[in-house]
Amino acid sequence: MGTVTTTQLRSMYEDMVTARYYEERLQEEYMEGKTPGFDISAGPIPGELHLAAGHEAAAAGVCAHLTDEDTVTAPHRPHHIAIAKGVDLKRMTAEIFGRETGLSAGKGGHMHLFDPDVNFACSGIIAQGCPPAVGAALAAMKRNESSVAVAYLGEGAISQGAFLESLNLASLHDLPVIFVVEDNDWAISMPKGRISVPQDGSKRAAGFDMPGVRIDHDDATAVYEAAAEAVGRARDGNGPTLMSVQVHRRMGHFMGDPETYRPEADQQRHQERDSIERLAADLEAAGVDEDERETIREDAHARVDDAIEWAKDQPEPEPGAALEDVFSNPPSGVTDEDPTPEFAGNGGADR
Ligand SMILES: Cc1ncc(C[n+]2csc(CCOP(=O)(O)OP(=O)(O)O)c2C)c(N)n1
Ligand SMILES: [Mg+2]
Repeated sequence: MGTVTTTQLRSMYEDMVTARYYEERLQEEYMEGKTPGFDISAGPIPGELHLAAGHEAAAAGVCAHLTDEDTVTAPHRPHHIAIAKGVDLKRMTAEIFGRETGLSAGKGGHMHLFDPDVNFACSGIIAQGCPPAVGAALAAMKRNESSVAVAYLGEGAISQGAFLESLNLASLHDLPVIFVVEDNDWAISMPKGRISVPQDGSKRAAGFDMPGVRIDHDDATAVYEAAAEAVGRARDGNGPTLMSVQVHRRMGHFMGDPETYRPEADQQRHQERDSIERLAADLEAAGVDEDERETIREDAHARVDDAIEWAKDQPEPEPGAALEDVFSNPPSGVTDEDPTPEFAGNGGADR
């Protein structure tokens, strides 16, 4: 089993069962009030919800190597990555429920979770996390810090300009950044074969002169070992790595997706080998038996139930709060009382 220790296996299992159960609970909460006609604006979690059941190994295996100082950016399917990065579960849940005590005061929702305490961000715009991760890596390098950045994206985003430009800059400047493609074969209803050449995202690495690693199944231990090398390389100042991990989207693209486009066999093929069971087998081999695993699961479930109960008790934001934090503060030295000459007078209307 290579370099992974039993403690690390246990901790990955904890992250993965937490994420899986968290999303099961979110699903129940999300559906409240939405049926029979599927009213997406109804219920305690209005709007879209993208669940990541089946993706957990890609999050746990990489984030196991990171500290709070390292930066992670995630896409529109972020919960498993946020959990593995250590985002505060209560404040994240309050954000998803649109509550005042959420990470962004309830204004971001599930696709826009920001936690500066552990340097985590995500975005609903695909591949959007790549440039900020490169920026974080550049900042770390300029400040002589040993932190690294990780940008997650889906295989549907591997032809996005933002991703390709990020690969270029990362390689050009030998930046401490790791790109992780979560390859679940689908971009909404589009199979990957109809979107990009090549289909394996890790092959993009060759064009940018960096190592590209493909992990062919959602095996947390295999991801852990590949990430050990990639993160180590970045921390040692040897530049970026691109990883592509085969995962499985167990759910629809979003809650409410009828999935009429998806062959039944596609689901079955993957359901037979779930990543959490795979990791459970590795734990068993390392001497962590079912009783101990059951305790890990019970603790994880209790933490999730607690976070959800807490979040649901939190106040809704005041309507007036919608007008706050819309614009950032002016740069230092610029104030309303002291406008710069070119903006004085008619407000610049003649320019
Ligand atoms: C720039 C941009 N284009 C289109 C969309 C709409 N969109 C949301 S998710 C998605 C597919 C993403 O597929 P993939 O990257 O494989 O991630 P997955 O949903 O499979 O996790 C698209 C096209 C978007 N959010 N951003
Ligand atoms: Mg995909």
